[in-house]
Amino acid sequence: MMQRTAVLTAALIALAAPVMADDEQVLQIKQAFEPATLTVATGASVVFVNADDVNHNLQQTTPEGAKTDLGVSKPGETMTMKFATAGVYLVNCQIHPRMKMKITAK
Ligand SMILES: [Cu+2]
Repeated sequence: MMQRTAVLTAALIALAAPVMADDEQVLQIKQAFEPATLTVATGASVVFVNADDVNHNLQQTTPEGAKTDLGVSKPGETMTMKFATAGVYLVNCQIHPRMKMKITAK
């Protein structure tokens, strides 16, 4: 019983942790990323907001060329992408081939 309480307390503390107020935000709007380029601190997360009335996809290509697909984001949904190491990342939408942007982490 004591153990269970400890686990529950830890979970509540994790939930209460402040949301990073300095997360950058990118809009997916009119089938483009706004802004189209962005510089963030290495390790930062960027919140992508689908402000369009169509579905979008998010794919990240790291400076080393590794690709991660975050799946489909519906209108009004948000997705968070992390930029763990320094360098230039490509972010694109596989539904709309012209939708791409660069994010530099440093
Ligand atoms: Cu798209």
